[in-house]
Amino acid sequence: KRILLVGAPVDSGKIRLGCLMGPDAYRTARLGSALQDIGHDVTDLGNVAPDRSDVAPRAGLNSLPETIGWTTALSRAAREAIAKGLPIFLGGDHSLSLGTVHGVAAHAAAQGKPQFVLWLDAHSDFHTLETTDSGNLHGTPLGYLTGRTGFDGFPAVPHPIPEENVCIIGLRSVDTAERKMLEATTIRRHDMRDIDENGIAKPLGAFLELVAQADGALHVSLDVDFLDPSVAPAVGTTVPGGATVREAHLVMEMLHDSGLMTSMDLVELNPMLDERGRTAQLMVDLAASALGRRVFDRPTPRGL
Ligand code: DIR
Ligand code: MN
Ligand code: MN
Ligand code: MN
Repeated sequence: KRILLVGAPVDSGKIRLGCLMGPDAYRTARLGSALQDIGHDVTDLGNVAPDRSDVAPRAGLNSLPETIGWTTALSRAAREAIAKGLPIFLGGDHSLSLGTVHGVAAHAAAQGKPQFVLWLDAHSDFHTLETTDSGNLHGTPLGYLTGRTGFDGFPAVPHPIPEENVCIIGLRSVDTAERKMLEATTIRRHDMRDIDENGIAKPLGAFLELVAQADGALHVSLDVDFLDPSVAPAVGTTVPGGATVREAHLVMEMLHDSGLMTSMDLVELNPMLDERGRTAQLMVDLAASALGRRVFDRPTPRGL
C-alpha cells in the first residue's frame, strides 16, 4: 500500500500545550520504517501549516480563529493526500479531525462512496460551539462532522457523516450536554462497560460488517486516551479504566484484516507528558498492527 504520513502539529484545541510535538515524536519512534518493514511504500509529506483566519475570537472559546485556520488547511491536505494513498495524520490534538475528516469525506463523496468514521476515545467529542463548557475545541469534531448546527465561522460541511455511519468505542467521560445530544442520535456508541461485558471484537466486528456491506470508506480516529493511562500516560485528559494494550491491538488487527480502513488520525499525544517515549511507541505499534504487522496470519471473520 502507498501510505502518506501527514504531520498535523495542532495545539489550539485545548489549553495545555505539547501536542505540537506529536508528529516528531512519531517520527522519532520510527513510524515510517515500522510501516516499510511490513512492506508498505511510505512517504512523509512533512507538516501542514495552518491557514490565516480573519474570524474574530469569541469569548469562552479557546483559539477559535487558529482552529478554523487549521481546519481549512487540513481539509485541503487530507483531500490531496487521500487521492494518492492511505493518509495517516500525525497529531496534534483532536481538533485536527475537524479538518482531516472534512477532507476525506469530500473525497469519498466525489467517488460516490459513503464515509464511515470509527472514533476510539474516552470522550465523545460531540459538543458544538454553543454547548462546550470547557471552550476546548478538541471536544467538538464529531458534532461538526455529523453536520450539527452551531459552528459559525467554520467552513460549511457539504458532506456530513450520517449518524449511523459513526461508531464510538471506549467511552467513559461524556459531558451532560453531549450525553443528551448523543442519546437523540443513531450514533453507535460503546462505553467501557459494554466492552467489559461483551468484549471489543463484537461491536467492532458488527460495525465493520456495515462498512463492508455499504462498500464504504472508513476513517479511524485514534485518541491516546482511548487507552488506559497506565499504559498510555502521555495525554492531557487521562481517564482511568481505558482499553488495554491487547484490546487496542485487537481493534487494529481486525481493522487490518477487514481491508476497509482508508485513512487514520493519531491524536492527543503530548510528548511533554510521556515516559521515555513509551506512549509514542505504543501508538506506533498500534498503527503498525492496523497496517498489517502480525505474529501469524489469522484472518478474523468480520461478522464475529
Ligand atoms: C471535554 C473533554 N468533554 C471537553 N474532551 C476531550 O472539554 O469538552 N478530551 N475531548 O480529550
Ligand atoms: Mn478525542
Ligand atoms: Mn479523548
Ligand atoms: Mn445530525
